Amino acid sequence: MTVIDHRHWARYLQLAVDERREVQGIGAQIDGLPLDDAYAIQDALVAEKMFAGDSLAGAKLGLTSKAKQEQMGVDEPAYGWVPASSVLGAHADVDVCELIHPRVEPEFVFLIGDDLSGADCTADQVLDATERVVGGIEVIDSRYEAFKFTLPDVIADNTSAARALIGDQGIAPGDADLTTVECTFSVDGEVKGTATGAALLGDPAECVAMLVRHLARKDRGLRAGWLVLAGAPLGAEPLGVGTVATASYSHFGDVVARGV
Ligand code: 0L1
Ligand code: MG
Repeated sequence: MTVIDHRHWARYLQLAVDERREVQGIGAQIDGLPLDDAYAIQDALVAEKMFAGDSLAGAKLGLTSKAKQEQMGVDEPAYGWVPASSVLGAHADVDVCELIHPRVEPEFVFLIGDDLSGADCTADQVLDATERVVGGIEVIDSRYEAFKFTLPDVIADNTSAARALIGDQGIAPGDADLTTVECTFSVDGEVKGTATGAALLGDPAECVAMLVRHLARKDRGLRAGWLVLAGAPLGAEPLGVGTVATASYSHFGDVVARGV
């Protein structure tokens, strides 16, 4: 049995971030990279960032909508982490020169008010522990060549996380049925799509519950004060210099990312 050196592959990915260059998928170099090893590489990658002085702002899910799964050719969700250094405001300039080949996508974002953990976590428990739900835009930047990867690859790469713009309006969880909250995503004034929260595997709160159940496998949980990106209801769009991407939410206001 091959022993996979998780720290080696974490450094491989962090170097790609630091040098702003694409690298070959790990799955192309290790046949059948197991999901547990992919998450162990992700842990080592996030530990590198924390060792370099970053901290955790929260966690994220990726690939929680059919739109995203079809766009990337992957058929299950993935879980990752949001470094504090990656968090931006609701209207933010994104320096694309710091990134490799960035894309933007709208996000439903949960602001967690109480610690939350448990292998049987439910959507209702997520709503009880949530202070507010706001809109967001995630900037994703796969470190892999041509933004192509397998599920283990993208997990190892901390689910392509790069930057996260977090809305400043939003609602308390009981104020609306999140499955009906609508998002329209436009790039340079052209509407790219409209979807509701139901696009996130039927219910954004259930997505967060899935994340909590996943974390429980390693005796982890969400902490009060963290944010959670529940996923993108629509596909991602390229972000270049001068691109203006706007996510307009029926209940959360607007979030705007401008590539500079
Ligand atoms: O947040 C996401 O949905 C990204 C997950 C990874 C897939 C991608 O890079 O599009
Ligand atoms: Mg995302």
